[in-house]
Amino acid sequence: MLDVHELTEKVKRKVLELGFARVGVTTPDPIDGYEDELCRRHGYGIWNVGDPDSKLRLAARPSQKIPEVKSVISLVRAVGNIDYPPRLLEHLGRIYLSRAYLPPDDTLEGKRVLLFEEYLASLGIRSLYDHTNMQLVDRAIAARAGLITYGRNNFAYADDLGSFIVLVTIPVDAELECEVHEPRRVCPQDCHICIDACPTRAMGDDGALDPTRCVLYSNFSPAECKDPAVTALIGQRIHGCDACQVACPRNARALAAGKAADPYLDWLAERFSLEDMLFCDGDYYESCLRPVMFNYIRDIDIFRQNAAIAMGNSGDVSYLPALRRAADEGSDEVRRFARVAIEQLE
Ligand code: B12
Ligand code: SF4
Ligand code: SF4
Repeated sequence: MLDVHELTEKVKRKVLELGFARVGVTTPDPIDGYEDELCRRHGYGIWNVGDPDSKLRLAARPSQKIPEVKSVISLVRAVGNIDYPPRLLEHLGRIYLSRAYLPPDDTLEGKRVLLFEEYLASLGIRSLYDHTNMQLVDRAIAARAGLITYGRNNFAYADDLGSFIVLVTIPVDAELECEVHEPRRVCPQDCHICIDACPTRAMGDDGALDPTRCVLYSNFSPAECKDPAVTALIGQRIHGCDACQVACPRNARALAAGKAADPYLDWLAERFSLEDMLFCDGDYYESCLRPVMFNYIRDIDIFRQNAAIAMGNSGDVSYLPALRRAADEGSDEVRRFARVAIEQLE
């Protein structure tokens, strides 16, 4: 029979063997200060945070949300070491190109998590992880487990890996050896580079994010929730944005480090085009969009709308014929965005 220390060590070793870069274990106690911070910030009302039992607030109280939980395992997957084709980076954030954030079970990254859960089961430990929904607050849990420090841009940084990491939080029903660390932000006092780099001015002077101004929110929102003041500033981005990370000096080492090619991304870079996305059909969605944008958008028409917005922001008049066709043939929303884009370009 293994003692708690031996069991924890076995679990941690397996995590590294499965290709994760860091692992830590912490308690399931509520995250101090998280809910106050959420309610203080502007824009989080879209997630109904005034309600104490709203999803985001409950996610900071593991033991209340998941009564059987006894420990929480925090995993860090490094995604900065991939050679992302620049053509794709113009349009998508690294986290989505990496396919590692909340990966479906039938993907390689999804299998990595499943293999870990199988291993836990072989040790008699039950994983209480939710494979499809936001369950717990990943950054705050990783901070308490001692794996990350914060940046003023809100990001979690794992020393030399920088902020190009995906966090996976696995609550379990077993007592493991837990660590509890104080959250820290280690930015230079007067550094503002990330805040100034944000194309949509989504962060206040102290870095507090207004999610409704963050590029990703605009990208995944349906037409009626897309704010024209934000869409005009998002440039070519159709799914996420890395501007506040790329500008950060704390990421300089991670950005300069060696990278490995990802053949699927190289294949995709040759096929990806805003024009195909504007007239996207089921085949194009399955082969080129869903594999890197499975997280949020279920309605293919939102991709078409995003393509029209990006074309309008591009300043490239060669998009005009495609936009004119979309203004005739598209759904009501695509027509509307196509007409705005035509006006911008003309
Ligand atoms: C809701 C959500 C969003 C929303 C709101 C984002 C936000 N920052 O709140 C939207 C849709 C806008 C979004 C956008 C993005 N997201 Co998001 N998102 C989430 C989600 C589901 C919850 C985040 C949350 O709790 N927000 C509420 C705020 C209050 O909490 P917080 O962001 O963690 O901020 C804390 C710190 O800022 C901290 N803090 C800062 N400084 C200091 C200093 C001290 C001393 C202390 C104590 C605390 C502290 O205080 C806050 C409370 O703890 C998580 C996944 C998860 N399950 O946790 C992913 C997650 C945060 N997203 C992620 C990513 C990558 C993104 C995008 C980059 C995607 C993209 N490429 O466009 C952007 C980045 C925006 C940004 N600057 O943060 C990653 C971040 C990885 C990392 N290295 O940090 C996460 C962790 C997903 C994952 N599992 O990897 N996201
Ligand atoms: S992810 Fe982009 S839009 Fe969001 S806060 Fe950072 S720079 Fe701004
Ligand atoms: S740019 Fe400066 S303030 Fe922003 S996260 Fe990086 S070090 Fe911190």
